Amino acid sequence: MRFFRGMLISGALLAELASAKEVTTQIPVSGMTCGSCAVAVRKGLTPLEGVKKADVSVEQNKATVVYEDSQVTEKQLREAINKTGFKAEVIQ
Ligand SMILES: [Cu+2]
Repeated sequence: MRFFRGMLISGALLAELASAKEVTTQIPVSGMTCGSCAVAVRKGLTPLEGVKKADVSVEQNKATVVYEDSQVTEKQLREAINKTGFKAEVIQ
């Protein structure tokens, strides 16, 4: 019985691990004009729970974000960017 219960628990854990995945997204950001704009956007993203990595490019007007999709949503990423004073565009 104990063995059986252990099997059930590890099965649930595995299912949880499988559903939590790391996602990379590119969010178009408008309004950035220089390197410090990009730094400001990056600083707005990195404190979010679940954000693993954020790279922001002024030249390409976009933020590339690696995040755990079980902890944070793309909408929350856009909201964090908007809070920095720049405009995150919805991904087409
Ligand atoms: Cu700037």
